[in-house]
Amino acid sequence: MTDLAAVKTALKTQAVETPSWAYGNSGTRFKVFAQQGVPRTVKEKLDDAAQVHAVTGIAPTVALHIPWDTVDDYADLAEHAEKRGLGLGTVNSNTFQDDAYRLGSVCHPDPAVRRKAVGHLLDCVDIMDATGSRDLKLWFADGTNYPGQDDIRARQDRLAEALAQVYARLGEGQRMLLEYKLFEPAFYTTDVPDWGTAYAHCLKLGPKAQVVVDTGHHAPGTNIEFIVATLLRERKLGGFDFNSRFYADDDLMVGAADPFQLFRIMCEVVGGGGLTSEVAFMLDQCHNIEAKIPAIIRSVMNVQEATAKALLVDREALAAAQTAGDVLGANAVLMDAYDTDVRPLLREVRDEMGLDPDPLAAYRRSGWAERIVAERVGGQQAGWGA
Ligand code: PSV
Ligand code: MN
Repeated sequence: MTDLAAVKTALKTQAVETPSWAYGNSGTRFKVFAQQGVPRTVKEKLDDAAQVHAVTGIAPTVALHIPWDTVDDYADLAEHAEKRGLGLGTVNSNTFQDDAYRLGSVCHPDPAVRRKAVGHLLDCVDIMDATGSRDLKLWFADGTNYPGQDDIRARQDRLAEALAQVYARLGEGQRMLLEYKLFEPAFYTTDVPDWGTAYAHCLKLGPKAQVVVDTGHHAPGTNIEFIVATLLRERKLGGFDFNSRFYADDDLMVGAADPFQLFRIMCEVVGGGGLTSEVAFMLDQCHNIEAKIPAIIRSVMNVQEATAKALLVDREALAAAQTAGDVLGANAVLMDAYDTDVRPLLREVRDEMGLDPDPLAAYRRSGWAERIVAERVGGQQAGWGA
């Protein structure tokens, strides 16, 4: 039997971090479609994020991306966020949009380029000090396109050296989250292609180094929940970049492509004791053709629904069936939870939180969408690289 009161408490305290870049324009390498009312400044991105938190109640922080969200005064930015009931979250580094990084950043063969990249990562920690952010998220576009282009092992040595420098700079309570990605933009080797490589580096670095799982960064068919279970077991799961994919790193709304996979992932999170603030639940998405704010609200709700279903798994019945070797029985326990319509439960939870039971309807009614289209005219819209 599941304890419904405990399920509700867990759902009310859940936190999903939204990414600043999801509020700006994005696209593919073919076209970036501009949308009306898109933020022109970091503060306007926060204003939009506040709408998501206002209607969902569980999106209290926003991830920043440096230099896209560089400002002169981070204390002022933090204050702007705070006034809207938000906090500034994970700082994402960017060592992939400078001409110097053509052959990589921290793994580049030229020590001067490596120094430049490490300098940027250290600057990101300075920003964390100013914003009060706990986590630095590191994703490296480093890799090679052709066999023989560079020495695979030497690149790992350079990576380890750079990571150690950044690790040494982390303050009390700060962490670095190392993100892996199978391929792209490098097509032959990627320097952090998988969780094993990320884990090996994090293990050597120490407890402040944790692995982040971006759900779009695996080969098709990869059993992501197994990775989650393993990392949790090793106490090395620092967080998630949630999104969904059909083909590559599609960055579509989490739970849109495969809600069952998201449920399986959340089952491992719940079962492994990972539904705590030690694991950062972040979105990493781009809304190229759909309206951005409603898409982010929908994404937060998708994570919430998967979490609710995972919390509803009758763990005692599951363990009993597993111990008895009852294959179909164990599977049925899991499927019962997955097949539960949790929408009424979530409406109740929102009602108890003083929220509208229907976040998307509440957003539509707020008039925010019309307001930003009317008010945000002129200036340069935020987007990739801005
Ligand atoms: C890389 O594909 C990634 O997933 C990293 O998390 C980046 O920080 C993010 O996308 C935005 O480019
Ligand atoms: Mn990511």
